[in-house]
Amino acid sequence: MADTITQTRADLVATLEALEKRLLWLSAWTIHNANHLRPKRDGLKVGGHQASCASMTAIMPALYFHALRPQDKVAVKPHAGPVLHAIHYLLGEQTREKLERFRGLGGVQSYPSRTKDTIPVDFSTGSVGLGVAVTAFSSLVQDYLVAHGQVREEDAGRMIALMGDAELDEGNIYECLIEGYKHDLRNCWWVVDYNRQSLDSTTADRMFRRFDDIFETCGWRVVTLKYGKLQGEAFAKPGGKAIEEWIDQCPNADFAVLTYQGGAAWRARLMADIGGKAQVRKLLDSYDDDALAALMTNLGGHCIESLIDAFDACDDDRPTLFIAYTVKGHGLPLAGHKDNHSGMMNPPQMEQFRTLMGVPEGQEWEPWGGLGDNAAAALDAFVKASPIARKPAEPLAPTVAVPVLPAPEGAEQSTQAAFGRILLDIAKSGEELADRIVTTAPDVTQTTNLGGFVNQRGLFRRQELADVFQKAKIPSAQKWSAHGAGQHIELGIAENNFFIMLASLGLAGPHFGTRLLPVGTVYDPFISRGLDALNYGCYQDSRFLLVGTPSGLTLAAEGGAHQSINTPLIGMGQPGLTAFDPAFADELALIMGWSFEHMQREDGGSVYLRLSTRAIPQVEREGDDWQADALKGGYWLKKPGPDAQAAIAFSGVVAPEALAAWEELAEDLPGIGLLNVTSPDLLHRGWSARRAARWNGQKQAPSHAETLLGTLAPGAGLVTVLDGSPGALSWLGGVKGMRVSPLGTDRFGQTGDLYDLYRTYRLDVDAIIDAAAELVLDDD
Ligand SMILES: Cc1ncc(C[n+]2csc(CCOP(=O)(O)OP(=O)(O)O)c2C)c(N)n1
Ligand SMILES: [Mg+2]
Repeated sequence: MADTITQTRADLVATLEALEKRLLWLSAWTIHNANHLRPKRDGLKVGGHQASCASMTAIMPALYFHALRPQDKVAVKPHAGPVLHAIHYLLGEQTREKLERFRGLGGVQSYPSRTKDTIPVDFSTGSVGLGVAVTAFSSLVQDYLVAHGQVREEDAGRMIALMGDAELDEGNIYECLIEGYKHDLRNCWWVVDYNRQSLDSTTADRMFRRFDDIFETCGWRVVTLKYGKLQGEAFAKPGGKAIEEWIDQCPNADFAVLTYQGGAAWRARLMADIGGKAQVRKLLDSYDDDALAALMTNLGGHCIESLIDAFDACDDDRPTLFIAYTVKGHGLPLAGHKDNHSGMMNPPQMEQFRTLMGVPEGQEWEPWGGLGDNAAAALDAFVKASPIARKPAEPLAPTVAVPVLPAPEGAEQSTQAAFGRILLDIAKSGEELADRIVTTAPDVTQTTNLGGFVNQRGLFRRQELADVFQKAKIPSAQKWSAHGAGQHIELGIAENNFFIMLASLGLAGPHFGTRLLPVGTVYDPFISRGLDALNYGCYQDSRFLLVGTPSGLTLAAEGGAHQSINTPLIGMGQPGLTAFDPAFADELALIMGWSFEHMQREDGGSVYLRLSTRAIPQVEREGDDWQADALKGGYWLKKPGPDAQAAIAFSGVVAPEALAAWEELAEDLPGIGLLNVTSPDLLHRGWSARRAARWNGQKQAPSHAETLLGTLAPGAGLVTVLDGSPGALSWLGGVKGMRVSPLGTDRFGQTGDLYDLYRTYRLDVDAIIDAAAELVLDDD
């Protein structure tokens, strides 16, 4: 460890304290530069969080330059991003130019980003709470890989979250705690920057000690770092006990106010409250005002010695919560002020702060500005010899071959059942692909047809768990024994956990150098429950296959609470996710094969399939020429005749209605086309990308949507139809300037049988025919 360079513990503490000062300075200066020095053009606030950084500038060097090992991974509290960049600046892995462009185009991102920042960022953060939970799920992924022989036990790292105390208000933290307990979570540290301030206010005193209870109940060790060493020494002196008791009783808000006011205010208040107690006055008098302020704010989270002692003491794999008491804005004139979250030092304050930090004018960006040559060289050597300086670059995981996936047989099939059969066939295939797929679902494994795969491949559990029902010879279709080689991770019903688990699994390649191909199923409407977590996974370029099923009004009797309406728009709107709404089993097999490849391509991404339980007649194919177009977003199921005046464009499960309407209309509208839009998302992206390319002066081939619709007569009419928001397809009219009659639904569904619902919501054959007639007859 770093101790080889620094001989004694006292030296180590002094070195880390010097680094603490550098990080405090550089993070504040980076934010100051972006807000006060860099020219501004738009009149908008740039922002940054000097106070949120300052409360972590002891925690972070204690972790990064002492406790952290190369195999450990960290999610950094979003608002402490500048401290992380300062650490990598000292390591020589961040440039001054990028720091100068903090929050500017191509500069350091506001919040640590895996994909956009150029320093190593293990987990993106920004949406509070998610960056915390992701560490627990990544630890479970690591356990999965250890059990599958893909990561050696001795290489297992700790997954660490540096978090704000207000993050403890996010419900997803507790959902994660419960899931973690069920899965025997280990190798996970959460370090709370317990500054007792959120964005708006000071946090509730009533929560004091409640967090300990909650975490301990879930199997965590809780280490509280309340007092720094200075305080510990003072408490041991005559009169010290009274001060300790006073701190323990002090409400969070009062503590913050006094911190902001400084030494004289501390003295006045302490004298008023406990000045009469034995020896207290004498003890207080032994400190001048500055020393008293330093003593009162010498909380555990600002005490390097306490921090490294605490980290060193936890050398096992128990999940551990460190509650590190801190002061928001510690060491800055903003300390403790209730409005300090977005508060910033003004230029005169910054000037004073520079002097206080011993940074000479003009050397603000120098990593070791203001230090003597020897001191600078010693710090530089220490930093460069620290274990994280040896952290290897993220590995490039080898690609897993994807064989052609045959379509399941059957004249009538639902896409959901076909999905289950395709996965089952893969499971039985003995291909490498089968070994790399890992499935997961939030308590909907059976009802989303994952059961077959699980029967074949087993549930994953670190500890073997027998299927008690099977042992008792009770007949069941689900034979779910749980063991280390299992490939299905069963989750409780919380969809947030499900999406964060997918995000973690989909990062196995860059995190652990071994690729997993995660497949997660969820009832389509409940995608909304985990939307932020889904977005979070996509934002950090995690790769997974999400299957939303069943979907739409087609779910019929289940009623309006379970019928998804707007998910096609979610699929279109979510960056990093390509959405498909397949109709037939052979389309689905083709798309799944494409998906497993897309999930592995450098410029690829995640995929979302919206499926259904409605069995529909499959179409007879004459050859394979539909396939290439299906993978581009759509193909003509019935090619339009020359100069056709109309076409029906449909997506997914309403194929039978679209086909039947097409047959009837073909008599009156000869040459009418029938377009099967397998992916409104791909068609729209391709179309808008082509327009954007034109503006950039680049010539590009016509988009697929333009090619498809270009075969119709100019001014032809389009009936669009899908079981979901009509807007997912109605835009097709804009491609060639066609009139559109959009069918779909933008109202909540209700119970009913399929035919009643399709009639009521205008998705049936008659509705399609009426819509076409209206287009042809009516010109307005
Ligand atoms: C999901 C989400 N909601 C709201 C915000 C806006 N926000 C940013 S920081 C913050 C409070 C931060 O308080 P804390 O976690 O205690 O951090 P610190 O005090 O260290 O700044 C809020 C509400 C956000 N980033 N993410
Ligand atoms: Mg806070």
